[in-house]
Amino acid sequence: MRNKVYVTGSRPDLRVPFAEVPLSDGSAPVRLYDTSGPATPSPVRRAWIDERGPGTNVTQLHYARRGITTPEMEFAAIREGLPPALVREEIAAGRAILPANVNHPESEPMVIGSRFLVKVNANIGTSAVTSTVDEEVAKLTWATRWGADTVMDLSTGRRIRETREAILRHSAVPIGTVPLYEALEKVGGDPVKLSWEVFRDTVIEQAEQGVDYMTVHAGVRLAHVPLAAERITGIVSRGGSIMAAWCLAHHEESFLYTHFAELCEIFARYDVSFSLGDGLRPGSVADANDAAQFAELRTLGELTSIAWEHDVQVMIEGPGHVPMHKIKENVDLQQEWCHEAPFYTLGPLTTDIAPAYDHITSAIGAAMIAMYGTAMLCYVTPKEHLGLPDRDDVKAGVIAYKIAAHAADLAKGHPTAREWDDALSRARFEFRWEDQFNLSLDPETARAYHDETLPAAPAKTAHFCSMCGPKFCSMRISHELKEYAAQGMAAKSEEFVASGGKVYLPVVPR
Ligand code: IRN
Ligand code: FE2
Repeated sequence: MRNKVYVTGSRPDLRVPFAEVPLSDGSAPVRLYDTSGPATPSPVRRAWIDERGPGTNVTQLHYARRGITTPEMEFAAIREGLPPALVREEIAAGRAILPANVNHPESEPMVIGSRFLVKVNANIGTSAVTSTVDEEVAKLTWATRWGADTVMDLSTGRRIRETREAILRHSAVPIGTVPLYEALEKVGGDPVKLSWEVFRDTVIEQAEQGVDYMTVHAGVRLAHVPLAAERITGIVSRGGSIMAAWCLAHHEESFLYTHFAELCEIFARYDVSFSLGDGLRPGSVADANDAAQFAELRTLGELTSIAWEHDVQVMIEGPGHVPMHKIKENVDLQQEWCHEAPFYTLGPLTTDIAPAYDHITSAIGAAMIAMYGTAMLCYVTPKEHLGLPDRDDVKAGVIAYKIAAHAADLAKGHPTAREWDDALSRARFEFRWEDQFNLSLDPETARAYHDETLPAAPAKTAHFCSMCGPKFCSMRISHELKEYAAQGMAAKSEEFVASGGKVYLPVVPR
C-alpha cells in the first residue's frame, strides 16, 4: 500500500507529491520520490509561467543566472530533499537542467544533474508497423508508475503529431522527442531531401505543443562520417545515420551544425532543453571509445558553449555499448570537454552477447556510469535490438534502470538515498513481510513470489520464508544472537551448551 501525499512549499500552489509507505511497527512512514503524476494531469505550472510573462528568453537557465529561484526550482528541490539554492546554482553553472517547456504546464518539475538523484528516461512511441495512440498513452502511465522520470516519444510513421499531443497532455513528467524523425516523415523518408527549413518548422511545431527536451544530432559533422567506416557496427543511431546520409549526399556540413545558433534562439523562447545527440555512439563493444565517438563528443562540447551563450539548457547524450573497463573514460572526457553539462547515457551495454537480456547487460553499465557521474540513464528494454517494447518490456526496463540509478545514488551518497534501503532492511530483519512488500520497488512481484510458496495469511507474520524454511533461517538465528547479547553471553552460552550446542533449531512437530 502506498499513499499519495503532498508537501507544500513556499506558496499554496506549490504542492510536491510523494508516495508514502506506512509501516506496521509504528515508526514514521517512508516517503518516496513519486513520478506517477495525478490521475488526471492538470496545468500545475500555469500560474508560475503566467506570472513571469512572455519574453524571448524564458529558460530556467536564464532565471537561474539572474539569481531567481523559480517555483519550478523549489519544487524540484523539495522532491530531492535539497536546498532550492543548490538547484538554482547547479542550473546556473550548467551542471544541471530543469526541462520545462512553457507549453507543458502539466509537468511536475524535476532536475537532472550529477548532484541530484540519478534519473531514468523511458522511450516509448509508435512505429510504422505497430501500436496505437492509446497504447502509447498507456505506456506513458505505466512507465511513470514504475518510476520513469522522463519519457521520450520516439514515434515514427503516421499520426506522430497526434500521438505526441496525447502523450503531452497526459504527462506529469518532462517529454523528450527527436524532431528529426518527424522531419524525415515530412520529406517522405528520404534523408537527402531534408533541409534546415523542414527541420526548423518541425522543431517550432513540437515546441508549440510543449516538448520539454529534444535530441539534436548536431555533432555528426561531415568530417566525422568517414571515421565510422571501419567499425564493426558502423553508425547505429537512427538520427546519426540520417544526418550522415545527408552530409554525404550533399557533401556539405550538417545543417544542424551550421544553423545551431538559430536553433538556440527557438529553444530559448519556449525553454526547450537540448539533449545533444550521440549520432556516432558505438553500437558494439569493439567500437567503444573510438575516434568517431570522441570526435563527436568534442563537437558537443563546442555546441554546449554556444547554447549557454543563449541561456539554453543542455545535456549531452552518451553511449551505447561500452565494456566495463572503458566506461569511466567516457564520463571523464564528457565532463572535461562538455564543461560539466549533465551526461545522459543509453546504458551502456557492457557486452553484446545477450539479445533478449539487454536490460541487464546495460543496467550493469548504467549503474557504473551513473556512479561516475552520469545524471540520467536512458533505459534499455529486453526487446532492444529485437522489436518494439510492449508493456511488460517497459516495466522490466524501468525497474532494471531504477535499480541501477538507486545503486548509484547510494554509492554517491545522495543524502536521502539510504533511508529507503534501511527501512526495507529493518522490515526484512523483523519479518514485517507486508512492510517489506510495500517498500519494494516492485511490491506486486515481491508479494507474488513470496505467496507462491507460502500463500497462507499466517506466513505474513512467520519468522521465515520458503527459501530456507524455519530451521535454516539466518535472520531467526541472528535474533537469538541478539538476545544472547542482551541477556549476558555467559549465561546464554551455558544454556546453549547444556541444550546440546546445536546452531539450528529442532523442528517442532505440529
Ligand atoms: C540517450 C543517450 N544516447 C542516446 N539516447 C537516446 O536514444 C535518445 O535520448 C533518444 O531517446 C534515442 C535517440 O536514438 P538515435 O536517433 O540516436 O538512434
Ligand atoms: Fe545497440
